[in-house]
Amino acid sequence: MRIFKSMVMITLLFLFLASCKSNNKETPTAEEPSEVLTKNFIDVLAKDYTFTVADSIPSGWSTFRMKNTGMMDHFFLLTKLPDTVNIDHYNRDVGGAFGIAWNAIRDGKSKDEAFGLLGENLPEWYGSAVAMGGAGLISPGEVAINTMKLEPGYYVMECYIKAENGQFHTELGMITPLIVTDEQIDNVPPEADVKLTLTNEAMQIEGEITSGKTIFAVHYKEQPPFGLGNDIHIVKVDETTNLDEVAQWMDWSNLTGMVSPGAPAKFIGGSQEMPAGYTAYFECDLAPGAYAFMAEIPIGRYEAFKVN
Ligand SMILES: [Cu+2]
Repeated sequence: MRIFKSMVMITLLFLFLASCKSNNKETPTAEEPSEVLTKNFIDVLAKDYTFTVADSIPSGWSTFRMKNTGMMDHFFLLTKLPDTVNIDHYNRDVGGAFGIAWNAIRDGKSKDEAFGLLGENLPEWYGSAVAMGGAGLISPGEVAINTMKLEPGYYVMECYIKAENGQFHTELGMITPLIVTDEQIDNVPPEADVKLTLTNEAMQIEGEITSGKTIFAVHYKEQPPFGLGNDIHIVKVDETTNLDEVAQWMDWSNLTGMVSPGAPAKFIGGSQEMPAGYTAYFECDLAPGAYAFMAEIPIGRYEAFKVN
């Protein structure tokens, strides 16, 4: 079974590499297989509402490939927990605190009041939990490819999009532990075509964005001192897309925010927040057309771009 799986992986790898040869990007060739793809490639299946992923993975540079086979939008965020807690504490204490805040918003309380309740109810240890990246939002049928360097530890993988009834996907089962073991993998990060730098004021874009498979490096230069951090997501844009509306939808604390189905644009990937100083990578296969980089926080930040 394992050998069969490896053969399938190798076949898929060669098909992938063959497809890369059709464009001029600096992607791996069949003669030089990518270390990242061959050594520590982690498949994630996102459905409504579960993740299927390995229980444990080695540490070092890892490439996650998440396929969304559900009918809703999904993402995954990895959070490294302090040694004293596990997923049960996370669900009860962190999920519970967000649940209280969200219920307050639904009951018509102000956001200030709701965030006050969130602050009061989050456990002290949450200050030591660290967001360590993950796949940006992807619409049904899309695939997200993300590469991050992970230290050994206990992580939770979660998606907090909301269902039509307002429940977070985490509450519906879209949260799972992931152990990153002490075993080291000497993978190297991929070579990026485009560099994105995130600060508390802006998204900076370096490099020409062309069609085909494109690897984006995301450098997290700054993060705000508390609350959600800087991240980046790509949406497809057409005549009907209103980017302000998309930005509002990305705020979970809005009544229709992050409710899926209901996303006002098609999401094709991105990279979740990491601490300042880190760099992560994600890959998108871009057809010619109009797109925008969107941030979950701060609300309203986006940068439109065109691919020829
Ligand atoms: Cu989800």
